[in-house]
Amino acid sequence: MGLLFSKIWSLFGNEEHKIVIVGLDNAGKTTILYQFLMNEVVTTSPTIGSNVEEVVWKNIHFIMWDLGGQQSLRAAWSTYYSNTEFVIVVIDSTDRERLSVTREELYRMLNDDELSKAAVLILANKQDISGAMTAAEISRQLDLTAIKKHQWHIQSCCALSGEGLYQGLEWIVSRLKRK
Ligand SMILES: Nc1nc2c(ncn2[C@@H]2O[C@H](COP(=O)(O)OP(=O)(O)OP(=O)(O)O)[C@@H](O)[C@H]2O)c(=O)[nH]1
Ligand SMILES: [Mg+2]
Repeated sequence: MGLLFSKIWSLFGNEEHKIVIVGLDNAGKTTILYQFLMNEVVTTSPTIGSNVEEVVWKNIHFIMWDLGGQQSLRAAWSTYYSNTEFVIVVIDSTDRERLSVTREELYRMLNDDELSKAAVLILANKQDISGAMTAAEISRQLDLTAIKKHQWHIQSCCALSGEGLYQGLEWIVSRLKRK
């Protein structure tokens, strides 16, 4: 597609942006996907494989892939990476014990060649639960300021109420506008 044509195409909101949603099992990925799709909390069961949905927001089309987070499924995450513009990393902010596991997975992911141009949104989910780690605490533990080759942003949220989710998506939109 020529550059001009693709610009015009995007003006009509027909361009699709691929997002993959990763994070450990029970982080809230599927709950977030369906909040984006329907503004509702759905009853989830652990994802085996993936869910994919088209989410349209502000006339921008996103193809969101929600991947299963169980340990045995994480090796397959990389098979979803091609043409990914944004990665959303969902964290259960009450899961202090496994934050180091998330950290390992995060840096493994950032080293993948197919994600070299992807920007990363980290969602510090489950902020409704008392004792949840703050975004600042998670940011420190994950050493986010060490990430230099990718644009990144951390946003606290609650997938049950939807709080914070659209602020996260707004950051993604702001990156798109800079392109
Ligand atoms: N209190 C609270 N519970 C949440 C929140 N987000 C998700 N949950 C719950 O956490 C559990 C796991 O949510 P899922 O969305 O299935 O988690 P997942 O990340 O998709 O898990 P896998 O598919 O196994 O990788 C469900 O019982 C959700 O209702 C939140 O913000 N607050
Ligand atoms: Mg799931």
